[in-house]
Amino acid sequence: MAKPSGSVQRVREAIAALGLESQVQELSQSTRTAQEAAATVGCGVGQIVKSLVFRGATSGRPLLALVSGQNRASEALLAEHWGEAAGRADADFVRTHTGFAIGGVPPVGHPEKLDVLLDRDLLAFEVVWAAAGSPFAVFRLTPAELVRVTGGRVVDLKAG
Ligand code: 5CA
Repeated sequence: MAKPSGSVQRVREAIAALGLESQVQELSQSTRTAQEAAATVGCGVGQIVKSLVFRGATSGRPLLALVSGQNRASEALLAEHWGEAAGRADADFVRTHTGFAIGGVPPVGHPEKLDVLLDRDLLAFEVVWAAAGSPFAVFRLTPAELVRVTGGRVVDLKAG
């Protein structure tokens, strides 16, 4: 049987390799933004994991911030926790360092190990939903699983 290819399949494989039980759900409605994903999945917007890529102002290194869909990430807090000022990455930088296009960037399955900071507000939920490689695919996991599989440092990232 031919092996399915594509970015969603790469996320499926990463999920399996990490020992997660989650199944990727491909949907006919958009999950491109946190609001759309929440409406499509039928969960609260806070339960959507935004996978936001930042770039170290000095080093040029990538940083992945996993932020609750209801929060805006504070660049000041990111800098404080990461030890370097960080600005929003452009689309090419995101694709190069995560292997995925904006709108479908998952928290796992990247070609390189990324530094990860994780919004502690995500820990308040029983389950959360993250992008799975496309703007029409998500997977569900517990916040504890998200911490385990990303190695993310749980910190306060919320602006305002
Ligand atoms: N699939 C959804 C829910 S999981 C998703 O991927 N959401 S996200 O928040 O992780 O990714 C979209 C984010 O990418 C938006 O918050 C937006 O701020 C950012 N973004 C959108 N367009 C650009 C762009 N041109 N350059 C940099 N960042 C962008």
